[in-house]
Amino acid sequence: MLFEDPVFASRVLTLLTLSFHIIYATIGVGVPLLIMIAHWVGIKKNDEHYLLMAKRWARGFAVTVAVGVVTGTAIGLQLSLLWPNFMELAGNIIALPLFLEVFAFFFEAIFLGIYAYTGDRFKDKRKHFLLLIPVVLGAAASGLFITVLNAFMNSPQGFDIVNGQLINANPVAAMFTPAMPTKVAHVLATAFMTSAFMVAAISAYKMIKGSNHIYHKKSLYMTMKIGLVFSIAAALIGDFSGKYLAEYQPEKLAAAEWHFETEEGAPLLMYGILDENEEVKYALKIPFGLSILAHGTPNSEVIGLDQFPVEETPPLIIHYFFDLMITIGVFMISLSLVYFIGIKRAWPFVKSKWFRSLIVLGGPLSFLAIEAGWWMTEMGRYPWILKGIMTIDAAATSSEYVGLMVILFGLLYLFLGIGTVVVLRRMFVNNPVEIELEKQRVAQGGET
Ligand code: HEB
Ligand code: HEB
Repeated sequence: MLFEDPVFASRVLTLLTLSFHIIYATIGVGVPLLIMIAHWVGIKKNDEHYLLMAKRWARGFAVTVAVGVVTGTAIGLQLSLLWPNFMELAGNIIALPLFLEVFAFFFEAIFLGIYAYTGDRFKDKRKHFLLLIPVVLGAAASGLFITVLNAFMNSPQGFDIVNGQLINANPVAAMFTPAMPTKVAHVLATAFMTSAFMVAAISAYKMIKGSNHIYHKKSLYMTMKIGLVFSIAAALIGDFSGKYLAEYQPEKLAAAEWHFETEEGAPLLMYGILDENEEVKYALKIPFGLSILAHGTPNSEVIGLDQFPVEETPPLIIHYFFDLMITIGVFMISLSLVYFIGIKRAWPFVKSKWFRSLIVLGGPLSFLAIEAGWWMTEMGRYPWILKGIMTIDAAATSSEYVGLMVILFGLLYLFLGIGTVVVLRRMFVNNPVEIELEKQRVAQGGET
């Protein structure tokens, strides 16, 4: 069999499920805000194009939500199936955020359904707009609660361990862990950023394909603006995430930076490779960068991997994930800045095919940054599933069927992934903006 070891197979399946789920989760958290902003601008400017954006995005969003429910359910199922000992130990404590997550999700889904199917019944667009408030809040809250849970796995608190049993559980204290503020803020900001750049990519793609419709210009301009704001926010918060790691999970930061020896005035190491003797080669070193990321001052001391036993060293591969995330973050900030300066100064190249192609590329790149961020933070917790308390090996199932599950779930995700693309394409290609604008005008009795 391909996956002899159930622990390894469980990790592969968890990796597969979460990496797939996070695509939908990110859209699920981010797109409601875009819909809300478009609807709001549409009301303020009395502009049918923005109102149509809100409508079309909400319709597409309903499809991704549906798939998100399936993959989210797969996570819930796999948590108990693959990590039974973890659930037995911590189940009591994580039940609260898990429940709140599901609750927030239903809250969001109900209002989304009402919003999406009642658009034409509201004469007053402002009242229709109000329905979006619970959608946005519910979406952000479900992202918040699930991240709270992940924060707990990284810096657990709110209980005592006696004879291997978790007692005196205080689920509320367990939600307010040291990892929580930075993680929640970083996850929300990057979800908003990524969703905005995803829609910007679609708009830019339409324009490359020859659309000259003002609808796509407005949509590109607006989503690039939102993307710029949240990519800057993501970087500022990411800096705080680094400070959190330096204080509470220094081994993760050290592994991500290939920082083997504790030192003062440590440089930030980007790219490079490790040779057989664990010597770093071809790396770009930004002087004092790591000390600044870790503690905010150039000469502070940064703990290295020399302070940790070998068995507690996270996999050094997370360095590449960290690099990837940071590089993409910096790239997206630069790209959107150049776009705006270019528009203001009327630089012709911002309308060129190659520049728009870069914007198209920015959509998938942002998703890649999300994946890289999670791979880094999750693998960086190795060997712990619950940091300092339970290891991954101890948490896993011993079932021999996990290998089979990897294949079956892999097929399911493939099917869902292709299905999403096919359905969304049909939905939008068969219903182009021009035709829908006509319909919208007719529905409003030609009052535009
Ligand atoms: Fe990030 C994570 C930093 C950008 C996404 N981040 C993370 C971490 C850090 C960072 C330090 C870890 C934390 C823990 O573990 O706790 N970032 C950072 C910085 C920057 C960034 C500095 C700037 C460049 N990110 C970014 C971007 C994105 C991201 C752009 C996307 C889009 N991250 C992310 C995620 C994660 C991270 C998703 C996971 C979660 C948490 O928070 O943890
Ligand atoms: Fe986590 C694992 C991702 C969230 C639970 N994760 C894991 C992994 C990955 C991930 C990649 C693998 C690692 C290794 O192998 O080492 N996550 C992720 C993502 C997310 C998450 C993307 C977002 C969605 N998690 C999460 C949550 C939870 C979890 C929320 C809870 C409940 N994880 C988990 C577990 C595991 C993991 C249980 C297994 C163990 C380890 O660590 O591995």
